[in-house]
Amino acid sequence: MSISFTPWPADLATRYRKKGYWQDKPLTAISERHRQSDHPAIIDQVQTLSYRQLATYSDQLAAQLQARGLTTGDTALVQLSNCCEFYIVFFALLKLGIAPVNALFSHQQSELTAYATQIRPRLLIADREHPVFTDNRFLEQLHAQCPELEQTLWHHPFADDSGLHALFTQHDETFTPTPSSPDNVAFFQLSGGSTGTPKLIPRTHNDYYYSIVASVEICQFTAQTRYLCALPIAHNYPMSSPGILGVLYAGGVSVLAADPSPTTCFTLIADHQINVTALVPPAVSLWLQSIREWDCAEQLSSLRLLQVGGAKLSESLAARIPAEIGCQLQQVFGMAEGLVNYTRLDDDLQTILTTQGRPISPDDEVWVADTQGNPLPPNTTGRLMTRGPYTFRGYYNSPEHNATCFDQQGFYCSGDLISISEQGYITVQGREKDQINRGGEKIAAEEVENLLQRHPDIIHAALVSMNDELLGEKSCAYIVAKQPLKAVQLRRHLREQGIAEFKLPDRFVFTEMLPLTPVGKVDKKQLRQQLIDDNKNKA
Ligand code: AMP
Ligand code: DBH
Repeated sequence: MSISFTPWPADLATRYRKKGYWQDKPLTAISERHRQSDHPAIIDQVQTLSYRQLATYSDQLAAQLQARGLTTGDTALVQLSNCCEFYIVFFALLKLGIAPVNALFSHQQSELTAYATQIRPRLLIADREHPVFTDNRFLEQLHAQCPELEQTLWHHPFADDSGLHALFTQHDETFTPTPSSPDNVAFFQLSGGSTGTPKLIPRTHNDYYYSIVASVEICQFTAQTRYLCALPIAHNYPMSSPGILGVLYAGGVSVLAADPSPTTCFTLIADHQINVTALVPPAVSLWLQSIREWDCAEQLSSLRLLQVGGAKLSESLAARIPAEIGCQLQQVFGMAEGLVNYTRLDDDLQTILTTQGRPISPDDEVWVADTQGNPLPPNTTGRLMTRGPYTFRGYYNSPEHNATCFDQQGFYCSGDLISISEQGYITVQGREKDQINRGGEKIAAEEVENLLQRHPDIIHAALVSMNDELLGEKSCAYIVAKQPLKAVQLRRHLREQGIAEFKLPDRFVFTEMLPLTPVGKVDKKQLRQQLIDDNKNKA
């Protein structure tokens, strides 16, 4: 059985194969390339995993899951923190042809339920110490909503006798992998989204493999690469741009940090002689501030390349990276849906400081559309439209939404406003989608508004972005209520619904009514302007 998804049209598929982008290899080929090597592959807070162990443990876990009746075409919901087990599990599932959704560790009941009800997993692999799983209440709810969910495997950080650990260390030399076909779904990536329910992105072996291998080449990852993963391990950026999968492909080593704070990362960089890492802009600000305060640039002297992406990097912050950290900057503008752009290592400084790079592939078709869908000339701001050898063709099971974000020719409209220079370099100018980008963490306005509107005293809620010096954007909820409410009550209400902490509005504004556009939609532009004016008046 295979998982349904929207395939590329035959003519494009043929072209991508002919050009060698699609190699018809499963993603699990990445864990097998160096399987005879005892070199460290991944290092976390408790263990060092060699290439040989990664390959063996994922085989052994797959064998145990197979013995429990799990098979090709099944799906799994996985939620793990930044730990080696993430990749043991990832490769084990893919070796069996089981497609996982890797939830972020910050996700709570609401997000996990949304993913589970979409993929109907037979297997859950999660952390016993995650707040959602400390008692069995949520698990019971999940079983009630997804009767297909038969098996749960627990990861206990810092404990060796965990369910998961016992399975992957069970000796077995008989396992034969049965991955899904390379042009089929390998796993589901998460969309930052703009809709009420978080959408899932089917990623095929072929498309993802290509994006990783091409990224390795562009970023010049080699067996000498020592990569620090300070972002959430399940995110597309540290997975594949080139991320840990890129490092594994190249034969280098990845060190996992629990968080991107200077206190955590600087010691790891010095101890492990890290030469490349990936950050979001607010983390860069904190790093630069700490370097100044502690006068400790020396601690980071092994660092050669700092990738920054996930949200717009200002030119002034960009310029401080080579000047104050003494390493090269690479801007990364990517999306879990596919398209990834990089500034190149040999680009001139001005290009690196002021653009978000250019696409990975010569066959990434990227153009700028006006509101009518007509192409715009270079250096003009409009909608980003794209298709290509690793850009998806449709969200999972979402025909209505897909009809709104793809055009007739299969170009995906990402909701970003960009301009493209004559040289093909992209600058992100803004956003059209109803989303808040809180320092790289994406919040779909509608998702939070729906949860707010479940409160019995709320008549109307609208979530908009407001400028923030550190995070770039924060979220502000405008509320029309039946009776006076307090921000603390509403935060409690949202926490009770179980949403990721970063989605809680940073500010609440109570108002009599919301401004409407001529067609009767909430006028968010006006709300955002109101917040800017408020701020000016205060200053
Ligand atoms: P997601 O859908 O969660 O994968 O988020 C992808 C979105 O993040 C893009 O569509 C952009 O809106 C935003 N993004 C990613 N990288 C950058 C960047 N370097 N500059 C500006 N926005 C970015
Ligand atoms: O923000 C993103 O989703 C992102 C940023 C940089 C991404 O998916 C990527 C690189 O691959």
